[in-house]
Amino acid sequence: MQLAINRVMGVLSPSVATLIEEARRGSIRAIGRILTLLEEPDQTSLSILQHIYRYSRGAQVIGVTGIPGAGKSTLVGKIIGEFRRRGYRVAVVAIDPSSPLTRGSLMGDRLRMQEHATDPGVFIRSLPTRGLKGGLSVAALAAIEAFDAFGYDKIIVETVGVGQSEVDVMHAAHTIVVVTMPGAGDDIQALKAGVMEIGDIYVVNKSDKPEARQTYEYLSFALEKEEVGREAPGWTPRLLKTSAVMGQGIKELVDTIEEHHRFIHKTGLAAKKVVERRALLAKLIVESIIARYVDEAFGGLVERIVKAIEGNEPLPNIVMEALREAAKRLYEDVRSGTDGGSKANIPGCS
Ligand SMILES: Nc1nc2c(ncn2[C@@H]2O[C@H](COP(=O)(O)OP(=O)(O)O)[C@@H](O)[C@H]2O)c(=O)[nH]1
Ligand SMILES: [Mg+2]
Repeated sequence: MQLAINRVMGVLSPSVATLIEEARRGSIRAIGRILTLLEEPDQTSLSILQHIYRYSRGAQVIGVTGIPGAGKSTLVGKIIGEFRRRGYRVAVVAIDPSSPLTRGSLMGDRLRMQEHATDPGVFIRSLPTRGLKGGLSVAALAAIEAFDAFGYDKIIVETVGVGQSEVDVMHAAHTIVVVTMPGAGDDIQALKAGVMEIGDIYVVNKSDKPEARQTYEYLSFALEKEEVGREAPGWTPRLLKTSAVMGQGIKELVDTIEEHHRFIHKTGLAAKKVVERRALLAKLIVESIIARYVDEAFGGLVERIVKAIEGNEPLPNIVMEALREAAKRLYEDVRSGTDGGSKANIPGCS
């Protein structure tokens, strides 16, 4: 399954090098092509990442998370508008459940941000939560690297905040905005267990509704008691009210996002986060490659495993056999990759 790659990592094929140059000059088509190439770890995607890391301009990555229906996409649309007025180039990574049932929401998100679709300073990328060969978090984190390298100043990641991949993606964000809405009392309880402790900024959206006041007070109390909010010396999590549909509170929200940006730069957290997210991407790429070996090992052992189960063989034996098979394939590829003279292999890449 392996593919030879020049040992000098980062050597790009001429066509990919051209694509990167075009992307750096702002070609939307080229950026789109690169994002697709980055979705699955292989020699091409690794050489692209290796090459574009140097162009990073320290874009602020803003995670926007919260329960479905809170108004995240609508709010993101408004945040884009405000960022554009302030002269920033903006990219969005929208992560959406992609089961056939919720397909519509992906379209819906595009729709809610549609007014920016023709703006060359805005790039919106929707990623499905399922079906990406290299995994969702790899695609999302690689997209963040690409947008950072290609001159976007603000990179907004919208997720519904459930699932391990989404947690991984949120770890890559400099600034996390947790969006909630009035009447979400039970949801807030549920949220507490998860996203409520990760926010730098909390937003009660739909504040055009009268019930918003109660939600605001509840959250204000929870923040004061430090039941919610991300700990960072020097930053107290903020609470804001918005109405995305009415366009209210947007300026204040963007001011606060900017204030957090200044804070993380002053404290060195911004640069630290870039290192963290690249370390996380490296780990996720390794996991994704190892998973392919596990798949292959099981593929090769299907009959044998079925027989073993039918014959009531102990599960630990079966697991050990599959593990040995996967490890053997992996070890052979890694060894030939490191001993292969001028050619090296990235195991699992085909
Ligand atoms: N009343 C009111 N409705 C809103 C507001 N923001 C969003 N909505 C509506 O809430 C629904 C869900 O919005 P959406 O942005 O898709 O939420 P998401 O699932 O969190 O991305 C849509 O029907 C929006 O029009 C708001 O500020 N006030
Ligand atoms: Mg949405």
